[in-house]
Amino acid sequence: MRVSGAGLRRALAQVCAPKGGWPPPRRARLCDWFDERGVFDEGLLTIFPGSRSYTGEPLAELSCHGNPVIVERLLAALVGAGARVAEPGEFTRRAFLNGRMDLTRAEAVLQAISAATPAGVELARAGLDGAVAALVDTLRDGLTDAIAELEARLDHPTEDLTFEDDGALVARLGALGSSTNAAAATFQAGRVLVDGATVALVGPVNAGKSSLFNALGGSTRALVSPKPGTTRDVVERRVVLDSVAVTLLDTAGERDGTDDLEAEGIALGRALTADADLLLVIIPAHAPARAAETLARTAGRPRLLVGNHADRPGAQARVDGQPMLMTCARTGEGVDALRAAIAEALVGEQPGGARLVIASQRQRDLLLEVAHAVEAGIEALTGDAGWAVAAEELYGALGRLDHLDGRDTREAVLDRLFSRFCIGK
Ligand SMILES: Nc1nc2c(ncn2[C@@H]2O[C@H](COP(=O)(O)OP(=O)(O)OP(=O)(O)O)[C@@H](O)[C@H]2O)c(=O)[nH]1
Ligand SMILES: [Mg+2]
Repeated sequence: MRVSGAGLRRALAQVCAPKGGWPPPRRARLCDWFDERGVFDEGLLTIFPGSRSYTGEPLAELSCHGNPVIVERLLAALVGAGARVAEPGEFTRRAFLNGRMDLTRAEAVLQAISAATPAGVELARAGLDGAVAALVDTLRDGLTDAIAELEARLDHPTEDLTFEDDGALVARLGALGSSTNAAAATFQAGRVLVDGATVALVGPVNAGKSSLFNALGGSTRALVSPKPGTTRDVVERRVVLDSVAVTLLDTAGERDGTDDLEAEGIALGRALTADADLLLVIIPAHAPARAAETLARTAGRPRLLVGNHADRPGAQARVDGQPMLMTCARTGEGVDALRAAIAEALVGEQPGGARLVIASQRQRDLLLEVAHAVEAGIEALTGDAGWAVAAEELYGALGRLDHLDGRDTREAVLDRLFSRFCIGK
């Protein structure tokens, strides 16, 4: 149990009898836990002074035995001694408010708690080590330099300033804008690493969706049969594909003129896969024309074209001129390559080779706003609007960066951010 705040010592004195006196800072000591009915357990107590604690306030960690009856009793004793139960994320919120960490690191704490894959944990670690904070600092430096230059021109308008000066500034701002955009674009992959992704198998009846679903999962989970229209419900399973956590969805095969129940199954499949991060369009390679409707319906969505039944005579490797990933669900051929292709599509190479750091929608939205303001600044410089307008835009970008790492922040933003934490973090 963690207890934090100014009244810590007073509360501890009412629940805790350390054996051999209060422990020195940050050293564990065995204590009796007691309430008004007497001693009920013993465990270790560690006290952290505010200067070196997680929250930046006096903080203690109390361990008791894990029986819920004991845990409840210690909690009740602490509440009786003046403490209250923490809100979700309140420890991290206090750490932020007391200047122990910036907002990007606070968000990394949330990632570290909820990451669904080892890569997600590494991403969170990078955030805790300040990867996002460093990015914000770099962008802030770049913007500040540019603003200083513009201010200098505004202050000394009569001095000779050549076209080259503006050109160099525009080029620098252009680079700044593209690296901001590249960082924002890493969000999709970051989110997948932390939260996991949903991948749905769609396509015409009998294409082998359920067979591939089983092969990707490594065991039989969905019914397979030569009868078209075998799958009706959406079948779901969690798998790890090349260390990416994926929820796989198998769906009813698509065809016209079926009975009501099958049509309902098809509609359900479409509804439940509408938000999937990636679609696997399973195409019978020996009869690719049967996939025409699915191909038209899923155009523009993130998808992989998979040519199954690769073993069948007449199997083709392309559909509508596009190459397919060839598989044979019966022998398992091509399934490993499909696994790798799915992982690559979800978290592969980032635009502009950017290092993957962004894992919150909030960070992404703010970065896009920064990029937008920088572009508006460039437009002002290259158009008629001039230096003052350009400077104004760049100040706007700077303001968004302050929201990003929390130099400037609103209560409502903090409420939303920390409500996603669990209690005790
Ligand atoms: N020869 C061959 N047969 C396959 C292959 N993949 C699946 N099959 C067979 O094709 C038939 C249909 O496979 P399913 O996996 O049930 O196909 P589906 O796409 O799930 O079909 P519906 O659920 O009806 O939409 C079964 O008899 C499978 O054994 C393959 O790559 N090669
Ligand atoms: Mg099926």
